[in-house]
Amino acid sequence: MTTTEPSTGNLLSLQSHILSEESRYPGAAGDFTWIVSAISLAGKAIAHQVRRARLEGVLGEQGATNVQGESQQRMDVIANAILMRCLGSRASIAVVASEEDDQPTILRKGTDGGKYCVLFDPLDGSSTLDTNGAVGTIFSILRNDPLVESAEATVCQVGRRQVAAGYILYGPSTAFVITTGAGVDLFELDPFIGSFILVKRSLRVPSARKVYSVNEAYTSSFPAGYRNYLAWAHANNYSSRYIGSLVADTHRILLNGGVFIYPPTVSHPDGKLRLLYEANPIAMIMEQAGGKSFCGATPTLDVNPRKLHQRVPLVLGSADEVDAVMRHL
Ligand code: P6P
Repeated sequence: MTTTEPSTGNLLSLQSHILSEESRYPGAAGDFTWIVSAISLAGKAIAHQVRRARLEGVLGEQGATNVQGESQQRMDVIANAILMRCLGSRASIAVVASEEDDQPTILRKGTDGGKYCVLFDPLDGSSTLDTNGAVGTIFSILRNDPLVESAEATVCQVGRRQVAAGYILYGPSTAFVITTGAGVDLFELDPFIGSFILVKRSLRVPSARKVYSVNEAYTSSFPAGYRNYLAWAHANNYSSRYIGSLVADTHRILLNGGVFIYPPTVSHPDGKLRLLYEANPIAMIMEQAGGKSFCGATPTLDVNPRKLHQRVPLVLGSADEVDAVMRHL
């Protein structure tokens, strides 16, 4: 049951919420809290940059391509740098990995206190920034295994092993959504006091809603099962909403219900979205809120990663709506 904090109720910031959550883990030493605090700080700084991007002339392409072969937006580079500056100072982080960087960055060995790995897409959907579209930062927190030598192997962990995951949505307001494995909580940035304030605890994604989110321009290249689902949805009075920014589409589904679908296409035969720092964190949020997430026939959180920038097909959202898609696949 989603509970909404009354506007006259307790004023609980993300920091104090995480500290109170941490008290549930007797052995917790505050390391994890520091990491969430660093992500929160980065989110505030990125929110500021996003809102001033056009005024400061940092929209548009960086003139380089990232490891994905996609043209980097200037703001991708700025957001990535902000996250690295905020996370690099945290003593408990061993490895960070970003969509924007070919290889993970080793900050410190397990023997030097590196207990966690942090993976992120610094600014997903950044190409919509030029037209003032909503964009987001997606993050995933894993435990570091000091016995694993390679940084890439260390972060290539199955999604079910995530310690925490979430996203920051830079829209009309700046929303911070996080799960540490005991439900999903929603915070909103109050720019006047510079804090993320708890507004909804234990979010539950509605089990059904006749809205699908897919780029129908690629329908002819979808595998038959996806096309059969779309024909079924059209015959059953479904509506369509597609922003083309994963965090924005996800947030709408988390709050209102529906299903997001990114099938394999001709240009992305393995799907477009990245497993480790897009699909896995969003899938953890969805499952923790009572929804579902699949990559083909496998639950997203059970997919064994082969490489850092691995792409996957994705179906996620309301349990009944995901079931309706899976019935056709
Ligand atoms: P398409 C943005 O580039 C992104 O990575 C996700 O945020 C979004 O869901 C998807 O790609 C949109 O892809 O092919 O529909 O433009």
